[in-house]
Amino acid sequence: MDNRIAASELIINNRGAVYHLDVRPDELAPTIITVGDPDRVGAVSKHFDKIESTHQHREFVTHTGYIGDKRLSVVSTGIGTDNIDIVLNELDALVNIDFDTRLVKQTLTSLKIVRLGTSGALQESIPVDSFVVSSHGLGLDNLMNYYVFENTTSEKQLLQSFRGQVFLQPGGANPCLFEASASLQSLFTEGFHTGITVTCPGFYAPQGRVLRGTLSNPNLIDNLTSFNYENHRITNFEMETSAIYGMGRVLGHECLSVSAIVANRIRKEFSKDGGAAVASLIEKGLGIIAAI
Ligand code: R1P
Ligand code: URA
Repeated sequence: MDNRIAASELIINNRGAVYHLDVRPDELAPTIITVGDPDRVGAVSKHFDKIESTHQHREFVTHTGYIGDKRLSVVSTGIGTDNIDIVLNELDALVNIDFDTRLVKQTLTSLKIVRLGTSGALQESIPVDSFVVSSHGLGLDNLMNYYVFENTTSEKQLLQSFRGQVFLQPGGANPCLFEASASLQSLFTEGFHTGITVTCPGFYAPQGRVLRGTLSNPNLIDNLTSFNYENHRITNFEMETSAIYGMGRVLGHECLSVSAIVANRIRKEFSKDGGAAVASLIEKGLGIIAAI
């Protein structure tokens, strides 16, 4: 049987780099920071002692370099779980598929992937400019329905409780839920709130925001804020975490999502300086990640 992955499935450009990211296997470090905003890549890599390579294709900017002896890559994903499908598959291909033979490697590499993003809080007690670590990513998009994956018993219990407590309009999302990497999460404790992050397929109506038009599910925010199961509560909304955790589960990578809170949806407040909150999250996050 020919197990080689066809040119139409794993697309490698003339530089020997993967299609969307335009990164070659030798240009990626095993510890990766993802950010949504392409401009945030430089805001991370300016803290590197040495930058080894920089690449950009579409919204995907990648800088690889060192902090001390620690080799790191920072990659922008753009917005949304559809982009995470691309980024996580291509990061995985860069380490786990031999680009010469087009065969999956015998020995697989597990990447450490930490998202440093922004988010909106769903609890009054989580103020703007604070930081949240996502203990779980709960997806209201539909990306993970396209993959086969296993849930742990505790994930299944939490998801069952969510389905019982939170009304989702018929024909809408089939929710999925994944835990963070326990070993990465254990490093991000002091100075961080922790909770379930809901990942939405949009910024406006899918997060209960309306400028003009009418929401089909006006109780979404109230339902999410009041969700409670054992010690778990929903802390925040954003647009990538559940897909990062889900793809990490499918492909065998350790993932964590950490967010600077720029909006509080209950207090109806927005950060007066979201850029400063993100800069401070980057500094705090890099201090931890560089020591992993
Ligand atoms: C929406 O404004 C974007 O901000 C959040 C959301 O997940 C979405 O990508 O994260 P980033 O600031 O990391 O992009
Ligand atoms: N990013 C989001 O997706 N939602 C917010 O409210 C803030 C940042």
